[in-house]
Amino acid sequence: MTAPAIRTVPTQPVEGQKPGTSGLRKKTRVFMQPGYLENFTQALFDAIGGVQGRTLVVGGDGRFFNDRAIQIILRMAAANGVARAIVGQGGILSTPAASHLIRLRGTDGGIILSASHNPGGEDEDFGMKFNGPNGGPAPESVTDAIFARTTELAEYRTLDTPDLDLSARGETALGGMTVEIVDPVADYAALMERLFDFAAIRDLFASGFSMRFDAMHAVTGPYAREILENRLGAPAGTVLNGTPSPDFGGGHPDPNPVWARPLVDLMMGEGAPDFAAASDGDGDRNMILGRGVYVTPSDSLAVLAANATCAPAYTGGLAGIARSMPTSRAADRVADRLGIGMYETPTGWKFFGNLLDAGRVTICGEESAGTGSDHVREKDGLWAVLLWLNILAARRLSVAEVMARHWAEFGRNYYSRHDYEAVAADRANALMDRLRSMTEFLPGQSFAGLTVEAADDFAYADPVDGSTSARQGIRVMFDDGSRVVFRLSGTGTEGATLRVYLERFAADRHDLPADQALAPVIAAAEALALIRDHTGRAAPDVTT
Ligand code: G16
Repeated sequence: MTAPAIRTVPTQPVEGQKPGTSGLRKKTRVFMQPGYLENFTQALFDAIGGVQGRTLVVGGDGRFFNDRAIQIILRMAAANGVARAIVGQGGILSTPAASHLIRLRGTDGGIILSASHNPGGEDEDFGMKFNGPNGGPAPESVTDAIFARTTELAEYRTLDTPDLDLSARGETALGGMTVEIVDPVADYAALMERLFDFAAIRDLFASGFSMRFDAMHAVTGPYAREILENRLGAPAGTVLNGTPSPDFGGGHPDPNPVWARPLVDLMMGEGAPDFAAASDGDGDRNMILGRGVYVTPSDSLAVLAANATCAPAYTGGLAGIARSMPTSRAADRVADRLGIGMYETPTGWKFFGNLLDAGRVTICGEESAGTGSDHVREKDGLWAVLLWLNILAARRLSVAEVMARHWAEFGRNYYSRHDYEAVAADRANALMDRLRSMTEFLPGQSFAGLTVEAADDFAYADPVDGSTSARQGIRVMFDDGSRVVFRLSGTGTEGATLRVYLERFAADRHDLPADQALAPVIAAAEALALIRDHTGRAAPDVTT
């Protein structure tokens, strides 16, 4: 059989292919434009020094266009000399499973197709990102190089071959490249079984402990069924919305109190199960609920860090903890108590990679519903759920009791994030520019009764490689220990999303509704940033 000829296709740079917080995210129709995905893929291959002879993992969250995009990428990978592509069966891999596979198989990295928690469909969102050999999202130096290459690209390489059948496991050839189609769940489930005390969690379920896991019609359905129902013995029906669909059942696969409302209502109502959780489109985010209680992602990070030694993987203790800057400082109190390092990074999981690789931290987390550890280099929704289960199995307390005891020991960092979505970019930029120009004059000034102690535009110097990242969000610290942070999202696909992160520490009095406890900080944020004037909105679109 003769090898298919490599076709070199002339192309022109496409504007706007700059990766954001987590890869390139655009409307699906933008990605579907002829040459759009091809250009970005070729730019990626070129920017990492070519892919001749390399091994790459390829998979995605199954959203609309996932299947076609994978075929395009595989043909281009073969034409560019990739030796082996490891592909999830049906083109499916959750983000943490892809990260694990990259590491497990010692590959040169991987391509993950997902727009995460953003809705899927022809009129919704699509995304693509590159993860390096450590399994983590490419650092800014690499994404900058990819972007630079997109601005000068003149051609891409592909093959003229029919689509591959990705539905059956095994090996097949595409040009000179071997395509290995693997079970997307098996290796990941085996990793989870090594990290956690599955016997203890099985006992917990056997004792009548009840749980619901909402996969939100997204990628974690098959993972959750295998791990929770098959391996841990949770009753059938524990996993809700467990069959992935290309448009996520028409929903918004973002595990937060707004988009996972039915699950929250279930947990706040009569007869709620003991525990509930949800994950997002690509399986890296999580939401944790107990009967009558919603655990904020920031609190979840703190609780997981404080109790990690309940799980076999972490019995030796933690090397350190990292959190993104806007995440509440609840975890800092735990690090302080444990006498371990605490690192504050910009938003974006990629910033944790160096700290994890250098062994400085074991657990990382973000306010945006992400927690993870050094077992992979992505945040990991099911990992967080299993660590919670392991803790509940070891301590035999309810979620509400775990939280109450945690706050009694460490105090409570009340926390909330207000999002103003699809704001006209010039208005959102005007708000940020105004704040930036004000920061140096803020200390000493009072807003709605709170006096500013310090303010800055967060800048980060990576302690491992010395790289720097500036303009990562305006932090305003008040003299009562409260804090507000303003930044623009780097993952939206429409206009700008303004995120306002609100935090207030209470050494005692831990039982207030968060919006009540945060009312003074919310008022100060408005007085300071004139959010209503700039956005034209009377209230945030989403509060988490
Ligand atoms: C991505 C990043 C996270 C980040 C989140 C929100 O998550 O991996 O590190 O916290 O976006 O970012 P932003 O505030 O810029 O929108 P995911 O789950 O969307 O991949």
